[in-house]
Amino acid sequence: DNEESRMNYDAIIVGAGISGMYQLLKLRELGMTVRVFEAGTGVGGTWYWNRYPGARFDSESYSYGYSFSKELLDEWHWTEHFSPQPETLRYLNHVADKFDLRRDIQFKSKVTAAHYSEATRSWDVTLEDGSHHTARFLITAVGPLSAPTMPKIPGIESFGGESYHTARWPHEPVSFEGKRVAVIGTGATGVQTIQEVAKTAGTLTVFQRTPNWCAPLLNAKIDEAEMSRIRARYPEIFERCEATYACFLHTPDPRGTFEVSPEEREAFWEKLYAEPGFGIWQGNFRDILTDRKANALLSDFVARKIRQRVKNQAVAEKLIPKNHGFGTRRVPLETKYYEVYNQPNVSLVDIKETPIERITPTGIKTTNAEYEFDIIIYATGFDAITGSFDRIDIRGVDGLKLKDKWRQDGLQTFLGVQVAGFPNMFMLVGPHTALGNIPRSIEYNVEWVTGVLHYMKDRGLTRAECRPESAKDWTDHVLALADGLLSMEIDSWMTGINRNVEGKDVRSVARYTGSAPAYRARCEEVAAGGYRELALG
Ligand code: NA7
Repeated sequence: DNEESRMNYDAIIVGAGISGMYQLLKLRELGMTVRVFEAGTGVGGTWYWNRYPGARFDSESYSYGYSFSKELLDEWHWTEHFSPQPETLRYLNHVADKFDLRRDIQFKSKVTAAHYSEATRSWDVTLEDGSHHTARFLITAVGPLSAPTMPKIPGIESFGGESYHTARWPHEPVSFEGKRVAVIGTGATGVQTIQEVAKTAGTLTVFQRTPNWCAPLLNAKIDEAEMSRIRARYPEIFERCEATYACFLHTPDPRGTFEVSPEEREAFWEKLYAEPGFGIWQGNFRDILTDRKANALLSDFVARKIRQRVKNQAVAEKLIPKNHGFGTRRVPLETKYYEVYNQPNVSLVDIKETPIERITPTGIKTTNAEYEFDIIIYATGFDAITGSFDRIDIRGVDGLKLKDKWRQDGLQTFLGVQVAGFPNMFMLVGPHTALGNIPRSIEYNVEWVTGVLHYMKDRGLTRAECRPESAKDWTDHVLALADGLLSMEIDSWMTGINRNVEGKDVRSVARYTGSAPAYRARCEEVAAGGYRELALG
């Protein structure tokens, strides 16, 4: 019909990272015409942008790649248990080549606005260059941690040396050889950066506001023989990821912390501390993130490790979190991070004690000292989960702005996939979805959305909007799940706090904190029931 022919595409996908790439592939299988708009010059999303030194997976490589293609699994060789960013980016480029994805992806195309039109039941998408593109469906594949934030510190623009945000790292290598380098931020990114930069920098000064509880990554190479064994185990690996709480290979131990003897407990924690990956966070006793006493005991255990590893005890104390327990924020995984502070070229500045007053043309001025630097690295994180939505002018029915809706009513979604008032918009790993080992969640999310579109296609339906009561029920459920979690008492990106962003100073529940299997079960129920929670027309 006329309307259809005026429409440019069946679907527009925003972002060509892990979720956008897979969604493109799945919609092609439905015979849909699809355009992907990507701000970067290449595919890969997170792994395209985060090129900072030391960037790598904290999930086991073979649990993180796509699982949908046996051929892909059979031909790809991960060379490390925790893949470094350059290899991951090569992998994602390989996927783009293998499935001929690039012909439907338009690079250097930042989406600035997306407006829904009820008259045509379609989305009008505007790019930075002012061009307009229309599609029946809008699929956001913008990532939960993709909108970088600079700290609110005066003078940043005045700095005369080189400065970089970790998530906007240049494509050319940066040399630290003999340079005076500053790193601001000690989250998962800062920790990876610091331990790498410390290897070559003339001097490295770390500006830490809040220490985090880090645990050993214990990365290792994978040779051909081991990769063959891993390939043989792929079905088992993905089955395991499907069964665990957060899609990691690790899942909580069914025992409670106080159900075992102190000796057994200590032995278990020693074992976890000596094992690669997230085991100590994700595979610990079931109550460490809900029972205050259990959490305090575990925190003591990890504090002892830090004291053993850092020679200067005054520095060790600064590196031990005092105001939050182990695992209540994202646990950075590290490789000799604590030992970095034993190096003569590295120093730690506690900016809770002596806050940064300003960035100067030559360095950083705190309340009690002035430091000179050649390079300042901002590892200051992201406007998480909602940030990349907020940066696009998304308007639904009657011009309602998504950002305003979420600010006024609080976050509301159905399954993290749809928002009432925003018909034909589907979010991949949006707010209120199970995150965890993200590619696993992405594959499920993409397949579920594809299922809805398939269902609509079969029935000639052109409009899908979650019912307000479905969104309310789901949101209430998500809020109830977060109740009692120690992490909800702590400021972090996981609780919606980022004081570098206007209005993000009140804690909120932006994540789904239930188990991934429970999330999928609810999604399956909705699909099996014929999507009654959505108004389809
Ligand atoms: P995070 O975890 O949000 O860490 C940001 C760091 O930057 C953190 O240490 C902050 O201190 C610090 N920060 C932020 N603003 C400032 C200002 N204004 N002054 C000083 N220090 C500041 O981001 P990441 O990139 O490390 O990791 C995000 C996620 O990406 C990570 O969890 C992985 O899942 C992947 P604060 O703690 O707020 O005191």
